[in-house]
Formats: sequence, C-alpha cells, structure tokens
Amino acid sequence: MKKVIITAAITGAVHVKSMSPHLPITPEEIADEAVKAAEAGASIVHIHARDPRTGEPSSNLEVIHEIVSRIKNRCDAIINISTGASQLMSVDERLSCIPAMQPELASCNAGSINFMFADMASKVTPSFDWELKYINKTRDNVFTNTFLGIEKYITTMNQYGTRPEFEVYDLGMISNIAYFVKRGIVRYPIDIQFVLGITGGSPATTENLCIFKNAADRLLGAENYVWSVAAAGKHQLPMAAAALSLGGNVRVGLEDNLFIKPGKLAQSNAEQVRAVRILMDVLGLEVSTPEETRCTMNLKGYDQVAF
Ligand code: KMH
Ligand code: ZN
Repeated sequence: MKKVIITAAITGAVHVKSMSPHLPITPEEIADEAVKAAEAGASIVHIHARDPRTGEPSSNLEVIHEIVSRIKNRCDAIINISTGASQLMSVDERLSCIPAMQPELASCNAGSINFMFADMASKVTPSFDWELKYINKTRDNVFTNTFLGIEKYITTMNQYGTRPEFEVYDLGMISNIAYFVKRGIVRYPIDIQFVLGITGGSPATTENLCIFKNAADRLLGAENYVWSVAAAGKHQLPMAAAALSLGGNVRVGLEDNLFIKPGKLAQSNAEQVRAVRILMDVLGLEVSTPEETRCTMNLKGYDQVAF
C-alpha cells in the first residue's frame, strides 16, 4: 500500500507574529514545533528562518544553522530548507543556504508570481514596524523565479546532493519543470508541491488540482514524479482531503494556515498534522516514516548534510 508523506511547513514567510501567538519565531521555537510535528507523523519539515527578535524573515546562515541542527539533534525527520525564503530577498540570498547546509531537500519555486497577501493587513494590529510594510509590499512585488534563477537553484542543489522540491502555483510552471527535465538537469523522481489558493496563483479547487495532476502526468510521466498539495488558509484541510483521495501526499503547517477550524487558531503545527492523520485513518491510509520517505524520494540521507 502506498504510504502518505506528510510535510509540516513550520513558520514560512507569510504570516507574522501579530496574527497568532503560536507562530514560532526563534530557533528554539521553530525547532520545537518541527520536532513535535515530526512526532505527530510529519516525515518532512519545511523550514524558513526568522529574526528571533522581530519575526522578520531572515537569510542569516547562523540562525538557519541553529534551527536545523536543533531539529537534527532531536529527530530524524527530513529537513527541507526553503529557498523561497522571503519574496523580498535576492535570488542569491535565498540560495545561500544550499552550499552552507547541503540539506537533503529544499524548495525550488518553479516560476514567478505576484504572491499577494496584502489584504491580510486589515486583520493585523502590528507589534513590529516591519510587519505592515512587508505585507503591503506584496501588492506590488514579483516573487522572482526566472529561468536563469531556477536553473541556478537546480544546478546548485545538484552540486550538493540536495533534491529540489518544485513549488508549483500555476499550470504553466509544470511546463517550466518539463523544460528543465528536457535540459537533463532534473533527477528522478521529480518532487512537486502543488501550492493552491495563493492570490496571484491558482485558486484552491479540486478541479484545479486535477488539471495540475493531469498536466504533470502528461508532461512529466505519471511514474516519474511524487506529488503533494499545500493549500492556503481555510483551504488547507479540504485540499488535503482531496489530495489524499487522489493518491497524493499532503503539506500542512502554520506557514500556510494559522487555523485548525474556522475562527479557531491552531495551537501548533502538530495539531494540523494530527488533523490530517484523522482524515487518513478514515480513508484507511498509512503514514510514511522518514526512512520510507527518503527511499521514495531517493534522498541522500541524514548523515550527508552539512549541519
Ligand atoms: N513565502 C513565499 C515567498 C518556499 O518556501 O519556497 C513562498 C514560499 C515558498 O514560502
Ligand atoms: Zn516555504
């Protein structure tokens, strides 16, 4: 029986501390949330770093190192470091974690979008100066992932044995992956995260998920890729249910959604992982362990990272 890979995206770079007291910010908090999500069944933890004092997205390699080494000391979950990091950072700044940490897995955004969450500004009473400016900036900013940039991400990851997880926000991005497959620089199995429900990308509907999956089957070959679904905000669990029903894997976490049900903040990333486990129980699905996930995704292993 195919086992389900759960990813927990622990803190991200969309939400700010003023939106939820449960959003982890410091390396200790981020690592603790990641370990507890792993204990609840996540075999992959997706990591962004934050400035420990203000919560602002950070590319500081010491902070990233502290987060990932704390996690590695406490559990064997696969650490997926974000190279999306923050859409306001430069391509090189976002990529610097790869040579420095050489993780097993890292995100690789498969195209550019105006990744917009400025409408959240009306829901925030800011605690820190940067928060509203950052959120509002997304109304007029391109999250830049050009062909040159994506190629640099893929080839740098290949150099360090890091597998790219392609973040796909829109249909055309599947063709972008196919372009790099044709160029011969993408290793198998291709790892895809369909990210639905971002304003500027595709809406979170089961129909869109089926369209994405059919396109990926056609352009990449159904047997050549492993896929998962992340959906923003209130769409998180409904789209997780759709992904499970269609034979896919699932990402949850406070990066994508701060709530556990309408109007109720999630207390932790683990709480959302446990909600997926309930859906899986009902559907008779088993969870993939970190070792099983390493095998499915052909990852280099826990002992081959630089932290
Ligand atoms: N926070 C966004 C800029 C990734 O981790 O690579 C997109 C993102 C994707 O978080
Ligand atoms: Zn991310």
